[in-house]
Amino acid sequence: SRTLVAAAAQMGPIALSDTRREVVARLIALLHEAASRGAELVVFPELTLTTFFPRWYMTDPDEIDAFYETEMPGRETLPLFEAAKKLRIGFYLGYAELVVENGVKRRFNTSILVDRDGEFVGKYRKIHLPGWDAPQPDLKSQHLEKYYFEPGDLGFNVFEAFGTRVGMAICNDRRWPETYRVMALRGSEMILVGYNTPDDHTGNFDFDSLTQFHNQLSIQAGAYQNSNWVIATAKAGHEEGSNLIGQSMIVAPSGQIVAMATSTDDEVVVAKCDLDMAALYRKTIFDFARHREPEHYRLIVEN
Ligand code: CDT
Repeated sequence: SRTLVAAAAQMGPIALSDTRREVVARLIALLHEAASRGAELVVFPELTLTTFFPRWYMTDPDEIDAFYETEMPGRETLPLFEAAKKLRIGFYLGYAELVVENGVKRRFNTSILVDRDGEFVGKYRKIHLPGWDAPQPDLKSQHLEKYYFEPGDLGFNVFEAFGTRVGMAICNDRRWPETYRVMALRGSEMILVGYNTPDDHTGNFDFDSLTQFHNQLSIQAGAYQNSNWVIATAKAGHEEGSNLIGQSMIVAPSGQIVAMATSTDDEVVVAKCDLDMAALYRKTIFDFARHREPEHYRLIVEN
């Protein structure tokens, strides 16, 4: 059967003072470990190259711009691309993207997919941006993604790569069933997700105490209901006063967790993914062509 050895390369915290060079050195170490365990594809977290800056309200454009990449690879990220190519390992990398279009700065929470030959495969820009577009005085922890990014404009595409069809999503996207379903309808067999999830993200203790459960629930349901492998990777640990959950995991199309990180630090989890498992579920309980009833779903796409 068709198989792909995939890895979730979880990262522990990144301090505000950490440089891109230091972060890239950690990413390369994770690549080496993943390669030594046979991985062909490595999934890094969301906003992998810096601390999770949307927790702060900044107004100085130079201070803000310093968190974004204007080219990929750039001078500081090139060594990661070179190391991956040498190891013959593909990767998903999340980063803050700044593009200038018609003289206007546009900012996205982005991921890219690179194949085992070092070739660019595809780009995704986060669609479901959580949090707020201005600081919230009554919240203890701020989450200002709607201030720092605009919603992605590339849709949920699926890319032919690694002998399968791969989709990408970023963090909060994993909680929305539509994310997985659109890609599954486009034939994805594997969905890659990076995330940064603070354990106090709603500000309501009843919800926040279930943060890890909701992480698993969303990813396992997304995998099962859409017959996809999901490789989900956290940036985790105590980062600049915020506690980010770990639980980086590889989930099969059955919804079963095949591998999960046990720490909140840099850690690689690896699994041999049977890609035909995705096809099996699609031929049976989730044979979309036979069983879906889209005329009853119209409300979902109305504003
Ligand atoms: N990065 C990200 O999307 N995090 C959200 C939690 C914050 S919601 C204010 C998540 O869904 O995990």
